Amino acid sequence: MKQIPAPLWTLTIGVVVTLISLWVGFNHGLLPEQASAQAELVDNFFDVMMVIATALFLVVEGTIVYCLIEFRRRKGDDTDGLPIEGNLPLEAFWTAIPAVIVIGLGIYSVQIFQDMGGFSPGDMVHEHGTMIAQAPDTPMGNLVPEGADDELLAESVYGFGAPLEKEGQPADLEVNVLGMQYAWIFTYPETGIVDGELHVPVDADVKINISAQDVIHSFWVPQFRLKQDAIPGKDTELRFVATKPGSYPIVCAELCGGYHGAMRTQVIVHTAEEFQGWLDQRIAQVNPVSPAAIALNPADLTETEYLAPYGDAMGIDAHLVAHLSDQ
Ligand SMILES: [Cu+2]
Repeated sequence: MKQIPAPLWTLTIGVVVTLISLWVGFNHGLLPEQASAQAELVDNFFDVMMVIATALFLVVEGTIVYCLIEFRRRKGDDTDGLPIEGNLPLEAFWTAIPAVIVIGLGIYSVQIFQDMGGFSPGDMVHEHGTMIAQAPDTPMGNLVPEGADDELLAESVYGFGAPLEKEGQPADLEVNVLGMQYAWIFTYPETGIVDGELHVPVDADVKINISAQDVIHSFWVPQFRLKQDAIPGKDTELRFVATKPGSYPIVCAELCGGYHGAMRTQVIVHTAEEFQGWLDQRIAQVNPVSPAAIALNPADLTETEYLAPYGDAMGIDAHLVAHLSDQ
């Protein structure tokens, strides 16, 4: 081993570690499927971090294992270890490398945040900021710091807005999302439809306005790589394009109380025709016109039959409704 020069070893180990890290970084399979236009951006960033993390892991663990073997105590050797002092160039090196990595990842993450629309939520509430700025004598005006930029005030909505190319344009579909202990309620302002599940068409630019009724919740769709807190008294928004028909879980990602774990529902991504069909069907349900529906007397129904449609609308399982009415 002594015959092979150290730089050659270093080079070989460097190449091997790089190849392994690149392979792990792009083949880790840790993330669920991508179902939104935003997902790819997040995953690319995650992959880069996986490459760096794998390389660091191999170098650090490799050094530890190498030292354990190479510098183990030999039989009969009871002397002290070598008194090794600090090494300034080495310390500068291992400070500089992580600094460069962290700054690089920081810049990259900000770039992705911008590409996903993180800097432009709330571009539809412009009038609000102007109103505050034009009425400095009202009590409300006192709340605004002197010299505050009304553009910035107008855009103080949290969340992810439109991507750069769609900035200022209204979304194809808007849905109001209300988080409450322990359910998500989806309201379609254009049609008045209320549902316990989120239905959206594929490839459409969807904007959801998120609010909370009681405590902080967090709207999370892992397959979309999107998560946004629902904050009482402070509306937030998310704008996304779903790219694959199917249903994906919506999970509350903020511990919000005793039944937080059950605060789940799903987003159903339809094809355009399917979505229109769903809309038509729901609109028909909201405005029942059949004589049978009008003649229906609630007194003739059992409690379960009476509650079932409401349970459906709130995403509550029919068995649960049946069980409740047994009590
Ligand atoms: Cu929760």
